[in-house]
Amino acid sequence: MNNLIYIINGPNLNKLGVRETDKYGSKSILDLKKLCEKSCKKHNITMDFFQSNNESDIIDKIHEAKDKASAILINAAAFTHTSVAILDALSIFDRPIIEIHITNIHSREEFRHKSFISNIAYGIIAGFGFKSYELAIEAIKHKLDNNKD
Ligand code: CA2
Repeated sequence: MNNLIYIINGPNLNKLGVRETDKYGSKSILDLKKLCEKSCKKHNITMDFFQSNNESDIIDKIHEAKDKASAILINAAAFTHTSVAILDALSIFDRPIIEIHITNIHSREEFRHKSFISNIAYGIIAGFGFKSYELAIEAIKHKLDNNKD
């Protein structure tokens, strides 16, 4: 398979840096995209970076990944805690999935402790701010290079 990864972001993440900067930091989604680009370049990975506030667009993007991507890195945002539809779409994808969160969802409100995605994720990275994405890219690079691990 190629070294193309899909980085999929869910609702309201387009508002990063605008509100709730105490939780999510002051940088924008464009800054996050640039950080991911830099990290992917370092690891010789190509990325498709996507954000949508719409559940069906996210599901379509996951379906598209099936024939194109070596891995999915997903921060489904609030859909993490609610969406069986996104879980079902991810279940069709037969390569590694990493669940990402900017914040530590387990140290927050109880409703954020449940993730539908964790069940089928290869790994979960949460709580490191934007660094969570860099760590996920590093982890997937390792996984793709050592696929038997
Ligand atoms: O920590 C994360 O990455 C989350 O996935 C972020 C979601 C939240 O619902 C999850 O429980 C944890 C929220 C993303 C909303 O982002 C905003 C950004 C700026 C202003 C308001 C919301």
